[in-house]
Amino acid sequence: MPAAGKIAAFPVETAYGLVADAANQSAFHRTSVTKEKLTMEAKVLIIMGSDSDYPVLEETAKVLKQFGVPFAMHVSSAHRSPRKTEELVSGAADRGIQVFIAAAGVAAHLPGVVAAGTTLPVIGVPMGGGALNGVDALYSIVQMPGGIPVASMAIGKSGAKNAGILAVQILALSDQELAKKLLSYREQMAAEVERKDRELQELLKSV
Ligand code: RP5
Repeated sequence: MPAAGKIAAFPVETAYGLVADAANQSAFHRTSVTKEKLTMEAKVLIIMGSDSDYPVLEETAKVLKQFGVPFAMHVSSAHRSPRKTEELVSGAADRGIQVFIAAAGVAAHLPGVVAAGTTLPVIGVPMGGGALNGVDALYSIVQMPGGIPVASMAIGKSGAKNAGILAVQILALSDQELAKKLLSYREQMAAEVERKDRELQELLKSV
């Protein structure tokens, strides 16, 4: 059988299984698997302090997926698993990562610790909840000492969404296609506002 035939006959489920096994054996260099492509190099690495942060970070994932930006996502804590965090950060640039997004709540040191270990841009997302409802995390992330910047977003879901968009904006500096997608995203938003305003004007006629 010609090589191309062999590849075509190779069961896709088996391939997914092999990649999943490889991912488990090398958790810090995971290969993303999507329906469209078996392998894709992640350009954005999202690290969250706890799995309890995921419902918020889902907003980031949605944005990156919408723009077609490959990403990897891990749970790792600055306090509970410092060694894993260090391993995730070190060598990330060599693995093709261009931007970090780090999210944490309460004493949110994760984005700062990530920033300390890389010269890649780091976007920090403060999680809500906790006794101070996210203000603690915001202050922890935004008050970085001079020399080690973290681009801090708003608390919670809007911050998580904007983290994704900012990561896309950074990548778009060297990617014309992404830059075009960003322009069209803005145009769609403006059109949506126009539509809502028209609806409001209609509603006001009957008040
Ligand atoms: C932080 O502590 C995490 O980022 C999370 O926001 C918060 C609470 O974590 P869990 O106790 O829910 O694991 O490190």
